Amino acid sequence: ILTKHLHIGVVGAAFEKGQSKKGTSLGPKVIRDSSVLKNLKDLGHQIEDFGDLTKSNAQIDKVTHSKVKNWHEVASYNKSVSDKVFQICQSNRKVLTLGGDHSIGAGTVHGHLTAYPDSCVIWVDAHADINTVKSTPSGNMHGMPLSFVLKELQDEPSSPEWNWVKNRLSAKNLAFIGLRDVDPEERKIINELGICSLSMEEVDLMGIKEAVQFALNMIDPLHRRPLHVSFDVDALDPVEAPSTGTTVRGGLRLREGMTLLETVNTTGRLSALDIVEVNPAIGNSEQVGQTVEAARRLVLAAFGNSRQGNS
Ligand code: Z70
Ligand code: MN
Ligand code: MN
Ligand code: MN
Repeated sequence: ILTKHLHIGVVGAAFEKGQSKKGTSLGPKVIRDSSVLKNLKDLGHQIEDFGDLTKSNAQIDKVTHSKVKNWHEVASYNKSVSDKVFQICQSNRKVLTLGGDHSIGAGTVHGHLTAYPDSCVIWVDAHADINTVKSTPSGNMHGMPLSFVLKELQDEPSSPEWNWVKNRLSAKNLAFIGLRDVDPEERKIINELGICSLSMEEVDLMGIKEAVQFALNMIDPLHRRPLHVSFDVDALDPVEAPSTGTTVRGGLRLREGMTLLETVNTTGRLSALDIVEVNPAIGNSEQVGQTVEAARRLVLAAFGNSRQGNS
């Protein structure tokens, strides 16, 4: 398969306030250190690295917003993520965002959607990350990013911290792949909104390639929309990606993750990719190395690397 030469803008979302474990903000550094950007260049792509987004200068959250943790900081950092992703799209580049915890997915989806209002999202994750302020059991905002950008979940006026969110994703333009740890309230939301959900159960029954094609046909039946894949490495089985905050057994093999992204790459319409929740502070150095190598191979699969070898 001929790899199309792409212009790709890279941004590090070095953020960890969407959950309670230290280390996720080092994700962009360890993924860059894997030489993945050089590998992308060797595939023939032109890479522009915009560096890491600096910490938000929002007020440090001393009081909690209802039961949600780090409300102001997460909202403010996400605005900068959204602005940067939008800016990279405006420069006619694909976007590769290196997280960071998955709370930054609100910003990447919003920024990409602002540039491409008809874009669709495939959320690859063990978790659904769709809890609302009301439903969150933990108060961790990495379990909530989709609730801030989904059109159907904005029944109340948004709080001032999130009022920069102007463009919203329709539930019909979202698909999940890899779910296996979904809260009851999240399942209710997914069912009520009719969101395409291919949990590990469906992946096991259909096979990963058919699952991806099913998702693509659901969210983009005419095969013409820009695609955004937000890939939480905890979608992978813990044997593949042990260095992440919330491992759940029974996940995707790295091979399935690669097939997923190779299948998306084949559409020619992948426009934004997030790789999130790599946490080098979890596990020993071998486990960190394994997780980073998984992340590297996922990125390369998404941007046209062939396991047969590139000519
Ligand atoms: C749970 C919550 C979550 C990642 C855990 C867990 C969410 N649904 N997401 N780990 N990456 O707290 O909302
Ligand atoms: Mn060129
Ligand atoms: Mn996630
Ligand atoms: Mn997850």
